[in-house]
Amino acid sequence: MKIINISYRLPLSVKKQNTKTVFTPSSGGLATAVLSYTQKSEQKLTWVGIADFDRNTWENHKNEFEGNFEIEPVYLDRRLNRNFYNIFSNSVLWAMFHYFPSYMEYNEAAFEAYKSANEIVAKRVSEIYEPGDLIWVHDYHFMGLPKLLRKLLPDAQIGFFLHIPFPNFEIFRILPSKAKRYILEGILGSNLAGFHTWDNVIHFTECVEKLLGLSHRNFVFSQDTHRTRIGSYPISIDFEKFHNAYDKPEVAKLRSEIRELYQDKKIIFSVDRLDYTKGINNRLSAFESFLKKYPEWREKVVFLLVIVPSREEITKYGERKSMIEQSVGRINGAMGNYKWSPVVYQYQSVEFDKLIALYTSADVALISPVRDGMNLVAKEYVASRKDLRGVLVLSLMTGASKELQEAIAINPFDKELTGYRIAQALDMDEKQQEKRMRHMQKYLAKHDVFRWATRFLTDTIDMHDHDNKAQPL
Ligand code: ADQ
Repeated sequence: MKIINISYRLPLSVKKQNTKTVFTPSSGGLATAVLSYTQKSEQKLTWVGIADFDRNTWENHKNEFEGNFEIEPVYLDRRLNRNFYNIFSNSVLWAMFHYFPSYMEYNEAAFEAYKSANEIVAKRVSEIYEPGDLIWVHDYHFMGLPKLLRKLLPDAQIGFFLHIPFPNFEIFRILPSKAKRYILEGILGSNLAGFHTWDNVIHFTECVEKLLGLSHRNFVFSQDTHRTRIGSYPISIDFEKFHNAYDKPEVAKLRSEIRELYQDKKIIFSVDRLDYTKGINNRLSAFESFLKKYPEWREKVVFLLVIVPSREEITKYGERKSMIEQSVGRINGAMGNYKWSPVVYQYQSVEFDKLIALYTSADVALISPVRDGMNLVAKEYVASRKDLRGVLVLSLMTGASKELQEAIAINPFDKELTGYRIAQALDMDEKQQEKRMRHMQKYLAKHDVFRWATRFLTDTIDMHDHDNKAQPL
């Protein structure tokens, strides 16, 4: 028995060392969660995903892979992958599900490619599947997969988890009918479909009711072959890892360097992938509004804005980058002087120790997505503040804001009020900071990523077992 985990990206990185190619396991949040569950439950794991390397490279080097799990790369033709990933997944579904329907670039060929890619992956999974295996499908790239797998493997235990928001009916209905049906029926192939929040659960069930004419009882849809439970499973982080990183000597060294560099200033910090959903421009406008309204803060505050490159081949992302760079230039040009740049901007990824040093140096973390399924940065910031200092300013449009109730909440579209909230955060006394951090850390220590994976997979198994033991549907 094993877990078959399916996500678009494989949890490995390919590095060239001199002339050698080395595959090493990468430790993102999802990999940490799935691996910790398989270790604790003593189950084997096979990870299926789309290869971003060629078949020969993998075949020649796979024996040197040091992860204690199996990797099953799926190779897609370049054109098919472009239509499936860049266009249908990222320019249609991502835009639509984050409430940017005007950014949607739908075309039939892209939808056909999405279906083909889901079919290719389903076939690969059915080849490696053995009775008793537990299949976990991740995210918007593979919403057709649960139904395809149910057809190929009627008795399989299948869980599906969506990492991005599920939009409300009025937005979802904009998709062409066949795409809507494909997505809803696809997800309903699973025994358990999980979302970050109850809002997403309600949106999904409402779309199923209105568009497929099915009704649910206590968020369970009954079908001929099986039943599907719909539930809320807010993803989280490895709390201990972020909390304990505070004391690492490398982190402490980097932190004192940052603190020394800005010793007479308060630090506002943010870090995101470059994405129009993250509200980076709204954030800069709010910061600008804050500096105009509270001139006494000029030269006493610096905004460290870190952005990690992402999806650069998609037009909307390139445009966004230019807009952000223009805003940074405008603010620094108009408000800064030869001694002070209000915004310090970095367009590159940062390593873990540096990230923790930045989190733990920042007086305020300013997190302002205009729409975000969860937002792990908010949870990471809170977890890393072992010193119980710092203030989290968090957009109400994130899943995380439902859990992190002691954050200062903002509507990222209201730049005046956000400017005021920034001032409020900078002025917060230490006792208040400590109180809020303590509450949020207590919550995150309990609701960590291991609990998330365990709850999700246990519920998938329970749902499947219950159906198989239960009376006729
Ligand atoms: P993302 O949109 O990628 O994830 P998020 O949840 O914030 O967003 O996770 C980003 C991760 O990347 C964090 O772990 C963060 O530390 C890291 N990161 C961000 N910027 C970085 C940088 N410049 N350098 C290095 N690391 C950086 C999607 C959904 C989210 C959902 C997650 C998990 O969009 O809503 O929370 O999946 O389900």
